[in-house]
Amino acid sequence: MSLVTAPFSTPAHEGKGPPAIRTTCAYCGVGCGLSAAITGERSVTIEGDPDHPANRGKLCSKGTHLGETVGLKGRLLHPTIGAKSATWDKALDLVARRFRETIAQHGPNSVAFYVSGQLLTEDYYVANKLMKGFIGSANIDTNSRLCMSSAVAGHIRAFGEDVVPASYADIDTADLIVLIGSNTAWCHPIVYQRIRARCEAGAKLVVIDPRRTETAEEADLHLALRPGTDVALMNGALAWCRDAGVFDARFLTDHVAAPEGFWEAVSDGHDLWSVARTCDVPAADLKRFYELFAANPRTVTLFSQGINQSLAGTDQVNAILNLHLATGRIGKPGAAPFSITGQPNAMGGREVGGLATTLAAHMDFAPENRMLVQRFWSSPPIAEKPGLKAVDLFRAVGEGRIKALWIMATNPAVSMPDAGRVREALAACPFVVVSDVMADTDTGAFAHVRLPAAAWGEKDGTVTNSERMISRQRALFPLPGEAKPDWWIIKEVARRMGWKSAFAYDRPADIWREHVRLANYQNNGTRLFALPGQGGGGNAGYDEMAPFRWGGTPFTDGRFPTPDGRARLVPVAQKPLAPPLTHWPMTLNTGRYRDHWHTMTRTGLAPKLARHRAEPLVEVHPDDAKRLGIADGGLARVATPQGDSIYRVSITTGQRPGELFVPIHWTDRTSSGGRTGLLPRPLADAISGQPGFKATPAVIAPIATRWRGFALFADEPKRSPDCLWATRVTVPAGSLFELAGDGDPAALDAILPGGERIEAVDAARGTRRVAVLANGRLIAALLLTESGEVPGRDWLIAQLAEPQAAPTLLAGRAPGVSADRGPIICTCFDLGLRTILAAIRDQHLADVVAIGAAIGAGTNCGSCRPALARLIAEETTDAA
Ligand SMILES: Nc1nc2c(c(=O)[nH]1)N[C@H]1C(S)=C(S)[C@@H](COP(=O)(O)OP(=O)(O)OC[C@H]3O[C@@H](n4cnc5c(=O)[nH]c(N)nc54)[C@H](O)[C@@H]3O)O[C@H]1N2
Ligand SMILES: Nc1nc2c(c(=O)[nH]1)N[C@H]1C(S)=C(S)[C@@H](COP(=O)(O)OP(=O)(O)OC[C@H]3O[C@@H](n4cnc5c(=O)[nH]c(N)nc54)[C@H](O)[C@@H]3O)O[C@H]1N2
Ligand code: SF4
Ligand SMILES: [Mo]
Repeated sequence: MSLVTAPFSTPAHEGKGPPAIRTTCAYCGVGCGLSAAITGERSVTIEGDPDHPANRGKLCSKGTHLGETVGLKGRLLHPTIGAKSATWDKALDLVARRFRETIAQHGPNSVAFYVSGQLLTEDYYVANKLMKGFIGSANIDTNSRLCMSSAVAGHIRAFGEDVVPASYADIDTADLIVLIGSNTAWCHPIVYQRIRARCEAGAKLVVIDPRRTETAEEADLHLALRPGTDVALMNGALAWCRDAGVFDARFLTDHVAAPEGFWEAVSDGHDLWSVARTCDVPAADLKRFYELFAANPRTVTLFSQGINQSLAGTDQVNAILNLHLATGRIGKPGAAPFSITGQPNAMGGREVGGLATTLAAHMDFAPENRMLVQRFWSSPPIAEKPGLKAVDLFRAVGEGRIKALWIMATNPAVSMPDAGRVREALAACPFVVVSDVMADTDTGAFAHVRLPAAAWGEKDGTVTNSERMISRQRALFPLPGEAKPDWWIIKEVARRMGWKSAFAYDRPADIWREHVRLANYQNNGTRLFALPGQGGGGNAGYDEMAPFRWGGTPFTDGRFPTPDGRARLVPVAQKPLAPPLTHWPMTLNTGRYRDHWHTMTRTGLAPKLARHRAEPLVEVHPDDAKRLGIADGGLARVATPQGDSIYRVSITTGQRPGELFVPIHWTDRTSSGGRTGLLPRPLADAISGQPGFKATPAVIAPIATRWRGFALFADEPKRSPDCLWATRVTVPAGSLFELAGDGDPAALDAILPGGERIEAVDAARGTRRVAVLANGRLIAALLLTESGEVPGRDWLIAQLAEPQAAPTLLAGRAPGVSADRGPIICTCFDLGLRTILAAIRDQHLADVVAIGAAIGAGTNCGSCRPALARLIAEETTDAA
């Protein structure tokens, strides 16, 4: 069926037509409020909710185009057992029976759940209660282990509880904003816009990231440090502040405990020159950062994966927290360390205790907590100790220690480190259940039972954003096919396992009220996570719940949830830098693109989002490229001891020499080579268990191919292209494959559908163009060349959408490459790089505002503004 898409630029829709529904964005931890107006059976227009405090009406490119992802294309709509559809009864009975039998035979620790920060709090609560309370094992871990477990561990070490002591409003009053290990402009765009607004009012922005990201481009200062040297950098700042006398002595005496020897260790070897050498940054830049830090009491330090996803992640977090504690920059407006979360409900998962290392409601496994929770749940003896963390959990699956595994709302065959090994483990596991919204995922391919989950827009519940704000997600559409919300699926299995009354939920509101009661249960203030006054008003109260932040402004009174009420300074030392390995001399960094989300199961449905980056690139510094004979636009193989993948090369000075960057988004479904998950090591931070995704020893080499080109399809191709390199994205009215290979290109004809064929061959250049028509309409095209140019993709993509295309153009003189707009920079106005550059040149546009006035770019969601600023800067330099 075709995807029903919604127009994105409707006028303010509320008050006109059907009533709009307030809900929360499906994607990132910023947690933007949306107003959704249903316009058809499966179509909706989306606008920012002007009343939601997290975004005040703004949305980024992903949120803006959510309407393009609500069609049913590719959805899993029926339970399956093996390859066959099954009834819910059969599927649920089987899952319950296999888990029961496995537990009876091998004990509770022989089963596991692997869940996700993309579950709603209510789903998460039920999954956690079933595993820890009733099955009696803590083998429930989550993809949040890969995402922010280092922040959790760091908070607990410093504060005694996993509390994020910050809010977005702190940004509005900060004088210095430090972004460390965060590509905020791409990954938390609405927070980034808030940061920009504050900078326009005079605040300074420092970005600490080995890459010159779009975030770094706009900063007052960018420290392109050597990867993994953040502890040295932060300890250096601590030493600097101590010498400069900017410590808050009063705060330190009254509210902070420092272990013996802490200060001596800070003084040792943290002079400017030593740190500059370790971090490989100019000492003058480092000094500027330290001076800025010392001079601005109102500092907010935001951090994410460049800090968390490291073998020293927890220490890196504590290095940041130490600095804020020592300078008293916590619990005050505009002064806070701020762990920004990735997934829409990473925080909600922490609140219910969805990590294997926490129990429930911010409690650990201390005997008194276990008794409390067991009493509250009226459960059999609950889990006695923490369960397996994600990397260990999949290792246990591989070693046969976990014999039944249920995966919900995550795609570990792609997103786990050493994903090749994870695939082997899944293939060997006796019983794998996968709950997902999509039929065809890399992980789903290993499932014995697949359960169709309700998607965003169909389910009801709550999520918690980075700043502890709880908001409702609300259903917009009826459940399609036989899809069911995750909470329902889990409680049905629990009931079939024999725990009927403990899982007698009829609606998410029932679960929410229980969650609220547990948060408040015998909580005399020792746990900051509490939800006083919540859960009232019956089901209507739940339906109408307005966004609210729990915990108010923590630590304003200088009291911390530790036994003595003081925060802890944690001694952390920079790990010695390992010399490059002989066979793996490069350092591989991995991360995100602006308009794709993780394994692309949803953003992959939105054509507008596909063209900002239409294929996975490996970013390489020019010196390395030259040394290794790697050409811009060519292909290169990146290998690590774990595996290898192929990428299109992008040569950029934004990359440090010796380092590579690749995106995480492509899968087996969307590529034949660009699967990044195969590459990272299955090693994790010893304290948090978070994998070190950002620095893997690697090697890169160019790949010679005989031909390259692309293919377009209106419908699914009969089979996937069988060639060295193929990557895929969705485009309006079809899909686009980028292709390259060294075999006989004629073999690719097999992927084309039947129909009338028009073919053009230019033997001199080794160029072949094949168009397939049905009733005069272009339904597929293949364009390959050995030495010539391929015509512009945009032009061809447009032909697919045209009912009466003139495909004979294909046989004749196809428009040249110049007709292509290049990668799409502004998704809202569909403007490509070349179009924007031309406008800048021809109309002498001098700033982002002028571009907006001339061609509209950047005036809707604003996600492309950093890119526009860079284009102007580049043009100005070129012209000069
Ligand atoms: N567009 C988009 N947005 C997203 C997501 C998405 O898939 N797409 N996913 C969401 C999720 S779940 C998450 S967790 C967040 C992640 O958001 P971010 O953490 O901002 O994203 P990443 O690209 O993973 O990595 C951030 C940066 O860390 C840098 N880095 C690498 N090594 C080091 C180091 O040693 N030190 C320092 N200081 N920096 C380093 C990288 O170069 C990279 O630019 O994004 C969320 N938002
Ligand atoms: N190399 C490398 N690897 C990484 C990272 C990195 O930076 N580098 N980052 C890590 C991080 S921070 C994260 S968060 C992970 C993300 O990795 P994943 O969690 O594996 O990525 P997603 O594609 O978001 O997977 C979500 C799955 O849940 C499905 N889904 C969506 N909504 C629902 C729902 O409501 N119910 C159910 N049952 N299913 C649903 C989607 O279709 C999809 O298949 O990747 C991690 N892996
Ligand atoms: S910043 Fe973008 S992706 Fe994140 S919640 Fe807001 S609209 Fe959604
Ligand atoms: Mo994440």
